[in-house]
Amino acid sequence: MRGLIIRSQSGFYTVETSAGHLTCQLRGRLKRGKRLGDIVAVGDWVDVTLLEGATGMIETIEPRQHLLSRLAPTPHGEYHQIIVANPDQAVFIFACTKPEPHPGMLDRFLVVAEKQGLPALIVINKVDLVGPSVAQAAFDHYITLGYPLIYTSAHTGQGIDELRQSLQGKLSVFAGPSGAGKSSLLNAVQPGLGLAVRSVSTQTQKGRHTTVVRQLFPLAAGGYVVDTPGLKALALWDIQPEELDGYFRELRGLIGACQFNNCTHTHEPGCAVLAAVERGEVHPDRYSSYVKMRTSQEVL
Ligand SMILES: Nc1nc2c(ncn2[C@@H]2O[C@H](COP(=O)(O)OP(=O)(O)OP(=O)(O)O)[C@@H](O)[C@H]2O)c(=O)[nH]1
Ligand SMILES: [Mg+2]
Ligand SMILES: [Zn+2]
Repeated sequence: MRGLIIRSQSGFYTVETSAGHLTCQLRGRLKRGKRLGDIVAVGDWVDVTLLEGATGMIETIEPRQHLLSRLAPTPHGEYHQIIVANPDQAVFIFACTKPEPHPGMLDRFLVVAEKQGLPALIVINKVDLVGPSVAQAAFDHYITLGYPLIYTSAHTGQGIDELRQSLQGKLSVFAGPSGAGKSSLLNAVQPGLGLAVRSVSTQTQKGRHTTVVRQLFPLAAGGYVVDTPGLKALALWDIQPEELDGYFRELRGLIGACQFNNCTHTHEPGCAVLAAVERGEVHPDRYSSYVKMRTSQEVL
């Protein structure tokens, strides 16, 4: 029987199937070999054998389309932790103000999404506090880069229908700074959802490495939301400095024209990126994010 893992806790998985929710464990042979990371995660499609009393055994794991993962430090070395398998999109939520937006953080999130091949949706919340023109002046350039962007207010309801539509039928990973309005937006999309998501993320932060609970929250209109306090900690762990320029959409097409093929785009003569910055074709905030990420490997 085919099913979707919607919850994982300490080696027990809740699998959603046509026969209802089954509590499953992994067949022993799937666990053989040296374990350097998670074998399955929420978002994985699996084949299960039905056992007694709404339980089952996971027999096979289907190949993944996408993967959101991180390297978690443990006393035994680094552990490859899967945050969610097969996410359809990452939703990055920032406020226009309260807290003051940090464009560098959004750019880091976008780099992670580009690296993992994950479509990103940008949500700019609390538009009611600053008005549309201030919000647009700060964020419209992301639309120019091709990122879908929704201006919202959980208080006035602006953009909520559009957000709900964008989530429909997809597995969305939510991330953004504390206080940006993530829970409020989820509650506006679907009453009660924000609260549900929050209670688990609190548990996750407290939980020890082996007792982390992860859960997909079903949307009434179809699809799931997963909250990930861990996305902040994704940092840039598997990104080499030389590949960073490839994850900035507006730089990607320029780098072939640089004079040196190992150009860092920070000071070199004949640099096509620096020339484009000078012509005003690259947004100064985006370029400064690039330089910060390139010259320091500081964690988010
Ligand atoms: N004016 C205004 N306030 C908002 C809006 N959305 C949320 N808030 C307020 O901002 C504060 C934080 O909102 P939350 O939804 O708890 O933020 P969060 O992102 O879930 O924060 P964490 O759970 O800490 O990550 C609350 O006081 C909300 O009432 C909005 O669109 N406009
Ligand atoms: Mg919250
Ligand atoms: Zn260059």
